[in-house]
Amino acid sequence: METVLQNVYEAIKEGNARLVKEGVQVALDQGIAAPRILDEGMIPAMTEVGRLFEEGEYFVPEMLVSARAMQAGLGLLRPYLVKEDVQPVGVVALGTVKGDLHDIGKNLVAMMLEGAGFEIVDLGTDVPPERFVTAVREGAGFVGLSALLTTTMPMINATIRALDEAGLRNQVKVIVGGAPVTAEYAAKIGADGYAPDASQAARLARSLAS
Ligand code: B1M
Repeated sequence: METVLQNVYEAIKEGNARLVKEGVQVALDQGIAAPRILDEGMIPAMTEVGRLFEEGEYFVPEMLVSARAMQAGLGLLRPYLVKEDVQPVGVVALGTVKGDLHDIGKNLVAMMLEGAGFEIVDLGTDVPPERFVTAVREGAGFVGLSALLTTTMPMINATIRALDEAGLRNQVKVIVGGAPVTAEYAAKIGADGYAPDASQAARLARSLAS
């Protein structure tokens, strides 16, 4: 890994937002493409943070400062991942399901979908099923559901059921993802598609739109 990407990796691990921003800027100035900075420096750092948490070396506060440092770096990458002035292909109501506060992956999915020409209605985190139902009533043609915890994954199913009960299931495409989610689970609960990462989520949404 180039030194600058290694620096970004270390700075996220240490939760140093200032150094993350500096490192990302240096990487961009050196001509390293935004997706490489993300895939080779930033995402592996968050994976390592998760490992350290599992090992009992990091606790929630450390995870939180690393997450903030990651978000600071993502802010700089955003213009490189999102194309401006694109005619929207569709509206996606995107959120992290009820009970779940993780939003880094969801925010990345939002950027990649925007880059693929979708308009995003970002419902945030801890979003109850009824809020997705309202967003579809208000015109969203796609719903994107993110879950990072095995305990909140069933809320994906609950949200799809809520859309069904509201009589809206046929009007909307539901795409799902997040670390514990699998293609098998997505198929079992009747989602329209599953994506393992943000760029594949954008590709999936494009193919469902056409
Ligand atoms: Co939490 N956390 N966390 N955490 N956290 C995990 C998820 C965990 C795996 C850590 C671990 O034990 N190794 C573990 C879950 C275990 C499990 O359920 N099996 C865990 C836990 C246990 C918890 C708490 C319960 C801890 C506690 O309080 N004791 C607590 C729960 C709070 C809650 O949500 N109610 C908690 C809290 C937190 C923080 C708030 C401190 C912070 C989140 C801050 C934030 O998001 N603003 C945090 C963090 C940072 C993590 C880890 C370290 C990193 C997550 C992340 O941002 N990854 C995480 C460990 C890990 O993932 N390795 C962990 C980077 C991100 C780019 O990846 O989100 O997977 P990810 O998104 C990817 C794909 O999954 C996919 O695309 C993204 C990018 O390519 N994707 C989609 C995501 N959504 C998609 C939607 C799609 C398609 C693709 O379509 C719509």
